[in-house]
Amino acid sequence: MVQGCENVRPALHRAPQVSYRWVDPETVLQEAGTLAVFGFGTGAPRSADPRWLNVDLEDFDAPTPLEIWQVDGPVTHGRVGELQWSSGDGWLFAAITADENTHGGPSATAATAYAQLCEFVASRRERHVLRIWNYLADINQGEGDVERYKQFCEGRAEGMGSFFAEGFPAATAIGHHASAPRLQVYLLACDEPGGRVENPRQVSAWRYPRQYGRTPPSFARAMTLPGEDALAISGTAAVVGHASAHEDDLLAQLDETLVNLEALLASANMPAGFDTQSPLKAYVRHPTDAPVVRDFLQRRLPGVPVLLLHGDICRSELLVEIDGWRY
Ligand code: 3EB
Repeated sequence: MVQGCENVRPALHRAPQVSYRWVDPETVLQEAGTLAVFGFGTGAPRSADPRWLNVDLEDFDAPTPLEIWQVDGPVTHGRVGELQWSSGDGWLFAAITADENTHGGPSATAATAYAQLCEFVASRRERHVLRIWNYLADINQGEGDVERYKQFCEGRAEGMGSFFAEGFPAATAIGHHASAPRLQVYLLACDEPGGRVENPRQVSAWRYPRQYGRTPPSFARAMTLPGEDALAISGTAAVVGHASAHEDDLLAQLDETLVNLEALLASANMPAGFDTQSPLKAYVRHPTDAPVVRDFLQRRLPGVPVLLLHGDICRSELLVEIDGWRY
């Protein structure tokens, strides 16, 4: 018998540990292995550390925790122009916060943000981008092909150029309500490639038909991390085939979203279900829906850490979207 390849394969980096914790930023930033720390909303603390990011989304629950990414071993960090980054144990965090007032609209701003991020990642050993988050203002403003989300998709594709010719990373794109029209893009990359995962219940986003815009969205539904010890799950909503399901029905959209999340786990050959180790985020369009979403998730995903954030989903008929991690 030939031995399994597992026995000769070099050890791959352990997945970054993602957690929500009620701590102060300077304490976590001093801990060994802290790759990135996120604060949410206007009430969040500030820090000048390049590993710190203030996300322009408000948490519905108080007090708001920090999101913390930790890796094994020492972390280095820096800034290049508008870009902030950190790296350690083969992992790379990079982020750009770009003001549309200086870059000119959602398309131009996305193009420059993605061009800068891709140029930076291309210069690094950690050049395999596994996961990207995008937060932009007024995502559903404008009609048809000029809706701001669709303009963002065009600029994103332009800025990426051929960087993701082998396939797109997993992603989230959500609308924020901050006063400044800033685009925030941040990513996790690795020096080893991940495994792209699609959802058999959904048309792949890059194959969406023309009715959803001139440039289809550039993302994979999920990404298995190189060590196959975690799944990074893209923003997941009540989309079946390419169509939005259950317009104006929050509970039906939540049910459908959970079916899609389970389909992704099955597609990635992972056991069903989420647990206390698998932090999720739920983006909720209408603040009045937040208690319903909270109750639903406590009932259906008991013990799972969920950050409940005020965010607009990129199709105006969608009321809720969930992303996160499955370890
Ligand atoms: C969807 O399924 C919902 O443009 O990066 C989800 C995840 C969605 C990522 C993106 C959009 C994006 O089409 C929208």
